[in-house]
Amino acid sequence: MSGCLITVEGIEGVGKTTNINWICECLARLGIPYCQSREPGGTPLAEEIRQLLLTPRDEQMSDMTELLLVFAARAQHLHQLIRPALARGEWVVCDRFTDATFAYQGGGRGLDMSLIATLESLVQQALRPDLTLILDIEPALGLARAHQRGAPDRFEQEAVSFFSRVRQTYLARAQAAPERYLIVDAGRSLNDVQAQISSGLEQFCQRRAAGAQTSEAHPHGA
Ligand code: Z5A
Repeated sequence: MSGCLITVEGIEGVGKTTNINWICECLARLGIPYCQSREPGGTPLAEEIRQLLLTPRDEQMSDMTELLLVFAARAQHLHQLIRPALARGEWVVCDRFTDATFAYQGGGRGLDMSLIATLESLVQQALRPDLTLILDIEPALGLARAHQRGAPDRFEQEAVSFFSRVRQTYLARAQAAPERYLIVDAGRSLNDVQAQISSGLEQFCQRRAAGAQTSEAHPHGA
């Protein structure tokens, strides 16, 4: 089967890293070739841009600078890692992607969603994730988990109301295109969260297998 892009989203401390590691272990057990990456970042240059974005500084970064840096990192990530991996038939499991831009820069910062959509088309052309898992949690609980990890980065210093807007934007996007999204209740125990993800991934694999069979039976879409 061809490669596919799976993205995992949510507010801080929701458990993305924990669950992405686990998803990758599942793919390895199934013998599916995959690579694991993250945004902003994923290549040496894009990781440098990540540092610019996350490091707290005296000079205030403008919202537009932040938006353009996010897309600059993404352009490099797509060029260097994502597109080549998909072309090799690998699954790319990515910690955040453009839904985060709509949620943080659009919902959180209040930038124009149509401007973000324009940049999305410019940088990605037609490429969109095949499946997006949204790990959903009450902001206060996510932030409490995140703050156990030490000094907050530039985003983690935002108020709870910022993360409430981010969360609402994620949920609204999922509601608008339910076929691409899986909402996972991440406030539950890790076992429960992983059971929800596992069943969602199983359904996704079944849909892909059925789609592949249909295109074999009707190669010209007849
Ligand atoms: N950003 C943006 O603004 N625009 C964009 O387009 C993109 C990104 C792509 C970096 O993201 C920042 O970039 C991000 C938005 C912005 N804001 N911040 N900060 P990041 O994904 O690298 O940073 P993060 O959100 O803080 O992710 P993280 O550090 O990797 O956290 P996490 O992956 O969500 O959580 P975790 O490390 O897996 O878990 C946190 C703790 O909770 C840990 O101790 C776990 O053991 C524990 N945990 C996990 N699951 C559970 C359950 N179910 N129960 C109890 N405890 C749990």
